[in-house]
Amino acid sequence: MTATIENTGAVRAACPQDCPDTCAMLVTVEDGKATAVRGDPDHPYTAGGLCVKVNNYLDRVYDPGRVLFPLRRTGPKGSGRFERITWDEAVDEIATRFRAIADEHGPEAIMPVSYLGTQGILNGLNVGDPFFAKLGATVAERTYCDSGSCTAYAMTIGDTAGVDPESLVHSRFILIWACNVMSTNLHLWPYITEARKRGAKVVVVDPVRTRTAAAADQHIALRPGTDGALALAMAHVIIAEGLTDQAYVDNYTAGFPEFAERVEQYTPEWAEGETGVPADVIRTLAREYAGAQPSVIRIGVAIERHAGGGQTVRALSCLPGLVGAWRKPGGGILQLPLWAFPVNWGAFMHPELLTPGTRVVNQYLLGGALAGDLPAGPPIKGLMVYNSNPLVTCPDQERLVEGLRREDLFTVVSEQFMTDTAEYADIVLPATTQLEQDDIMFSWGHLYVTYNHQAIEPLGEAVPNTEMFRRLAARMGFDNPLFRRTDAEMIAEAFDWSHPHMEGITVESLKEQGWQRLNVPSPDEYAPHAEGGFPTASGKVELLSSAAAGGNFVVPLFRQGSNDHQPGQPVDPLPHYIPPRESAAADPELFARYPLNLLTPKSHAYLNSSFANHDFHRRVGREQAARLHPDDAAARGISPGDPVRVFNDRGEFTVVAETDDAVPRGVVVSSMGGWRKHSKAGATLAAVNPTVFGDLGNAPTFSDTLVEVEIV
Ligand SMILES: Nc1nc2c(c(=O)[nH]1)N[C@H]1C(S)=C(S)[C@@H](COP(=O)(O)OP(=O)(O)OC[C@H]3O[C@@H](n4cnc5c(=O)[nH]c(N)nc54)[C@H](O)[C@@H]3O)O[C@H]1N2
Ligand SMILES: Nc1nc2c(c(=O)[nH]1)N[C@H]1C(S)=C(S)[C@@H](COP(=O)(O)OP(=O)(O)OC[C@H]3O[C@@H](n4cnc5c(=O)[nH]c(N)nc54)[C@H](O)[C@@H]3O)O[C@H]1N2
Ligand code: SF4
Ligand SMILES: [Mo]
Repeated sequence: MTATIENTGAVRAACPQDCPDTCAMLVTVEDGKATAVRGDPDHPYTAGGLCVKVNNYLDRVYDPGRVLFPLRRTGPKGSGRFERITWDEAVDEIATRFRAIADEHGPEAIMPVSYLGTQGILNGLNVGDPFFAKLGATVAERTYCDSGSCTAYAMTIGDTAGVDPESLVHSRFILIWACNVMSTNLHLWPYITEARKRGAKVVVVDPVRTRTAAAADQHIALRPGTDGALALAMAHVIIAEGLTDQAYVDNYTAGFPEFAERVEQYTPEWAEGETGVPADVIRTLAREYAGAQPSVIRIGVAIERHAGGGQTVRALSCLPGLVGAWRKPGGGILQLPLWAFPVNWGAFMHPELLTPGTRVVNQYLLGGALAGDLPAGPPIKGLMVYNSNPLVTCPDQERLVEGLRREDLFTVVSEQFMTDTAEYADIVLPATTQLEQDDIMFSWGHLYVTYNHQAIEPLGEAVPNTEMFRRLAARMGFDNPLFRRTDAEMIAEAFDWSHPHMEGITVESLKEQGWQRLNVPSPDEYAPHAEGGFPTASGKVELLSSAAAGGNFVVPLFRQGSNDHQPGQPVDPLPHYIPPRESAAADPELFARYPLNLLTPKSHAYLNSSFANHDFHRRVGREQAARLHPDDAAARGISPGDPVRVFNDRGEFTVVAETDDAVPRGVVVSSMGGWRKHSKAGATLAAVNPTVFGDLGNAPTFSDTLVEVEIV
């Protein structure tokens, strides 16, 4: 625990949350206790500010509700009754039970469930992968977030970082598409404000007038899930009206003639029928987007959450190539610049430990899996959850609860708090917070590597995830030395340090400085595709995708290093429109019963379901609610403040009604993240979301959800 900055007593840290901003934090420590947390004023992106979620992170660290010791269940599952046990007892019991399950049913009867409670390279996404691969457990496919978008993006322009967010100051036209920047990507907003000062126009495409849409120059409120129609109609106008940058198209795109022929059918008049956006508005949008160069499209993760999300991202990734937006800094598409970081994923996943052919189950299907709805192989008898709260973040909540109640299921949960999921555990293991551990961070929202120094001793007997898996591996008798790697050894393996982007960056320099920009051109000069050079098979923007022949795949990052379980369905190599699955047009009978489209965006005050247990955050985030247009509320006799039941054939949840004309007619908005134990009737919106995947990358389809709302 070195690393206090001279004369200040502050420790350089990094926000661990699953958020694109990865803020650089400074932690003040006095007598071994953290007394203040603030944003690093010198970090270009964080610029001294954190956010409403993390400003009072110390209240989370020192919350009396922290799980600080290993616990064993004493009451019925879900009762929340536990007794304290020692780490030795906990690890013994887990090893004994896992071994017994593997002996009786085969190791695939054990399944891990994890996601991004922390984003650290050490303690985050892949921390348990080698352990479960060695065990031979069912491979958990993790496509919660951006897997459909990434697949589509990579199919079209390759795994490029795209536009540097800091270059947005140079953009002349900023098209924010399905992204509520002011809540979910807060630190991007100052760059957008600066661009506007310099004359840029900002347009937001979102069914709802969010705080971001309200702050923009123009808000285009389309019907949920119809984005593909709007994007393809933009391409139609750009080509039909000769607004392409033809030299860029000729030199740096592949398949233009086929693409042009394909989009002929997607006229603005046709798109108006799908999206509800007037054809004239679509024409003007396309003209302004093409004409104001450099233009940029910032896509949110929410873009993928419907049946045709993948093809929508395909179409959107084609647009910058058509208009030559890539020629200048601030032009192109911004998705996840994480691809610029040469993270040494292999050193954390260790895919070579997997037994080829091991069963893969997508975590979204956990409710079904626990009910026995599985591909071949044994029933799930052992479950280990870490870095995740699936009872809130997975669909099919009712079946999931039933599954977790099964007496013959042995469940381990590693947590900082007694979450809805942890309450169903047989054994709960205490996890450290970011202040109690070392880690090293990439970012999916900017181009800086950040080091997180441990600031304080772990509270109670909490341990980092790395240490938990060291202890479990030792007790399981896994003798491969990789299971004994120290955190320092893992940090040394975190990146491919010889990659050109890491030039001038070492573990030592990061420890000293806290954060460093990747060795890439400055935001004023960052235009990696000014002359093509896309990391696709052809090196071009693949309007006609050569990767599509390989089928509907999931990029390796989203599964546990294994690529031999792909669905492999061939995909149309040209972008096309796939309408929402649950809509008036697609399913009139369903629509007659459930005429409202539920959207479940991120909460302003929570980070997924994290922080929803703190009173302060719940005061800011308010009660779990359903927001409707006043006309839709009136038609149902609903007044603001009424308790309402939101339901469909899959399930129901009860919340308080709010009316708001920012929500269009026919849509109901309920922010995700609230816990079941704080809900009115023991269920949250995850009870009504579908378990059907979108068209690419096994992405979830949360926005493709029809419901009805009635007063309770
Ligand atoms: N405050 C806060 N910040 C967060 C998070 C959080 O929980 N809270 N979570 C983090 C994570 S994990 C992620 S993935 C990102 C997500 O970041 P975003 O993608 O910005 O998050 P969302 O709020 O889910 O969705 C953004 C907007 O998409 C709209 N939307 C929904 N469906 C559609 C559609 O079909 N078409 C269009 N055009 N718009 C649609 C919603 O109305 C919403 O306003 O945020 C990260 N940052
Ligand atoms: N309806 C609906 N559902 C959604 C979404 C949506 O928009 N709508 N969004 C989806 C998306 S984009 C995402 S990313 C997922 C997020 O899903 P999850 O990753 O499950 O997110 P959280 O609910 O925040 O759960 C993370 C848990 O990890 C714990 N944790 C934090 N740090 C540590 C640690 O160091 N060790 C251990 N062991 N635990 C730790 C936290 O306390 C928290 O309970 O949700 C998805 N679910
Ligand atoms: S949650 Fe996001 S915006 Fe808030 S401090 Fe962490 S990285 Fe920054
Ligand atoms: Mo996410």
